[in-house]
Amino acid sequence: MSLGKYATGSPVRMGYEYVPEVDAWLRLHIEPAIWPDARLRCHLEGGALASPTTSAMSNAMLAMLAANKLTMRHAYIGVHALISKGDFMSMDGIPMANLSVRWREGEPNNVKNEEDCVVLDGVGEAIDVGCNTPRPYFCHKKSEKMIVNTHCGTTAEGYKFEPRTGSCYKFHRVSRTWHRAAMACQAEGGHLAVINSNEEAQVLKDIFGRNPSTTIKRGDSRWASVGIWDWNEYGEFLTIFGETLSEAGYEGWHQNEPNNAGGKEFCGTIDRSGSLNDYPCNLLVPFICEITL
Ligand SMILES: [Ca+2]
Ligand SMILES: [Ca+2]
Ligand SMILES: [Ca+2]
Repeated sequence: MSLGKYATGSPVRMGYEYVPEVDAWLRLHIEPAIWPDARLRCHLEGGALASPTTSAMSNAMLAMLAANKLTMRHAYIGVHALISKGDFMSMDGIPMANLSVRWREGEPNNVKNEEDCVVLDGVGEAIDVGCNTPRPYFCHKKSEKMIVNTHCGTTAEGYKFEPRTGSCYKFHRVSRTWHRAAMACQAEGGHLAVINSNEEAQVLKDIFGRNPSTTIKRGDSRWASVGIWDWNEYGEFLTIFGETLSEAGYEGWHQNEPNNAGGKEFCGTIDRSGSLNDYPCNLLVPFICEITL
């Protein structure tokens, strides 16, 4: 199957490398993120921030740090003291003392009482650091979570191929803000659904119909986010790929929309009739991801 114009990289492995000794998959994200966003991103990929739980894991992490030409050879690991100050542990609660890593001399020193997160450096030593500086980070996924949906080219659960459009879709029932929704789709190797025809609007309407209000977790179940927005409030809705709605192939706004209610509706949703509506980007609503094949 060929990759479509929107596909990036290899969606199948999504950047993960297998570490046989621990039967897990490891990924070094070189795009820096603050620790809370790194944690979320790993979670959205179906994994967690990785920690050097064994010497094999530690060696794999060091090899990845060495192989990537990072300016600073540091990356966040899953070790933190955010729950109990000073008690550093991995994401799954293993205390620092039981991990395969040692503190650098003089660390942890908890500068300004703000160092609740941990980086691994290029020689395998841990340093406590603040959580709000963007840095590269490690995610890992357990082996059983790496089952590849070969039709859709992702390891994420829940994507189904739709013959009417030739794309795969997933409806997310856990509501998120528009930008978090975009991040979730991206983490799964997809993108917020972009409607390219009346037929595709009908497909999304059908998918929405299979997810009634009672199944939506929190948020407003009347709408679902899709991949259009008013890029930083310039007064025109474009797709996430920068096309006008007319170029993309669907301009079916609901009657009297977009109305920019309250002057703060800069993100795009569809309603249950398959029509578009502008709404506030920070509102929690379900969303639909698409993998364009
Ligand atoms: Ca420190
Ligand atoms: Ca599409
Ligand atoms: Ca509106």
